[in-house]
Amino acid sequence: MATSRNAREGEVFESVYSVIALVFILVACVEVLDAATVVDVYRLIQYDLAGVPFGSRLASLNHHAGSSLFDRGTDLSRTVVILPVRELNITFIREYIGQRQPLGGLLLLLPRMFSSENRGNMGGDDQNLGKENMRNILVELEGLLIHANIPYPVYFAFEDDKIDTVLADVKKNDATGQPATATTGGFKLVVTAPEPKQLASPTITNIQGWLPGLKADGDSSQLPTIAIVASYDTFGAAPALSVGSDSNGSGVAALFEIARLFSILYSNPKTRGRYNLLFGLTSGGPYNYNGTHKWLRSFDQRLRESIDYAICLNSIGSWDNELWIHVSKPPENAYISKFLMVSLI
Ligand SMILES: *[C@@H]1O[C@H](CO)[C@@H](O)[C@H](O)[C@H]1NC(C)=O
Ligand SMILES: *[C@@H]1O[C@H](CO)[C@@H](O)[C@H](O)[C@H]1NC(C)=O
Ligand SMILES: CC(=O)N[C@H]1CO[C@H](CO)[C@@H](O)[C@@H]1O
Repeated sequence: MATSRNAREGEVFESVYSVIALVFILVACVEVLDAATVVDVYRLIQYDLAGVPFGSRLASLNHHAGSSLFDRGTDLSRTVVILPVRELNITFIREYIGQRQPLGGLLLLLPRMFSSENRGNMGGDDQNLGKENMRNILVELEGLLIHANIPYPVYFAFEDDKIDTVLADVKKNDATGQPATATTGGFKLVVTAPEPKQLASPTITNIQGWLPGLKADGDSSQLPTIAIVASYDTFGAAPALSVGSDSNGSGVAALFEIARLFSILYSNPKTRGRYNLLFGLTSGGPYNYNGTHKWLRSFDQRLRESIDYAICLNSIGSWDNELWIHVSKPPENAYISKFLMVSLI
């Protein structure tokens, strides 16, 4: 089963709120309220692994907006820099984060094409190529952010007309060479959020299904069992934005289809197999398969011992037309290869 032996201690933090309102305030305006623009932002995850913090601990923000990290001469410790991912130089940002340069905060703007309104749209070939490149950049950026310990708040927002207008203004102001201050004007970015609290015991919910096999002379609980398992949750730099289509949406979709087909077969005694089928959707996948642990522990001994095969469906959508099968070591059961061959056809 997909339980990892080298258990790493994980700690989960409540992600404050999944969506937080960020207020851009045009500070030069007298009528402050008229000039405030409110947008939804998503905070970078924070978590501990074996006591080592990752992501960003900080949530509140109240600084002026800037549009560039390049100006090494200026002190950016009280500036929130707004960077569209479209324009990002990933090498530069990797160095910048690695050097732990002082910064008031970072607001990363995700391309419109990935916002929920645009997700279903199929573009032309050019557009798809652009999307593919952009996706690779996002994957790289995500890896970078979740493996770093960042000493300032990091937020994500989708580009839209409102944000683009604000950013254009901020860029114009930056071009004058005057840093944005209360006297010179410019935008201020404000997020009021409570201190994130560590979750003492996160809720882990598993879902299970059971199709009893057919035993001619009596009790189906005497039959061997095949377990089909997928973890259903996902992980991402901004938890509220993770789609998890392949981690593990693909595994979950396959599990549902297998359950649907076998429940048709098992509804007729003529096509009911000599195996019990156990289906498990487990939570806590990114949390060291904590849900799978919990689920296994919940079985009584007889059920656990009746399991002949366990098939874990994980990220099966990533390879074009190939499926990879990992067999547990050592292969003690001669039927395993036979069984897996069948499942591939
Ligand atoms: C990206 O940043 C790196 C490191 O700062 C720099 O060497 C490189 O020239 C930049 N690339 C572009 C296209 O600006
Ligand atoms: C799940 O994780 C928590 C926290 O690390 C740990 O105390 C607990 O034993 C784990 N549960 C299982 C079933 O592994
Ligand atoms: C959320 C989750 O458990 N994702 C897993 C999906 O499958 C891949 C490949 O086995 C794992 O690496 C992911 O952790």
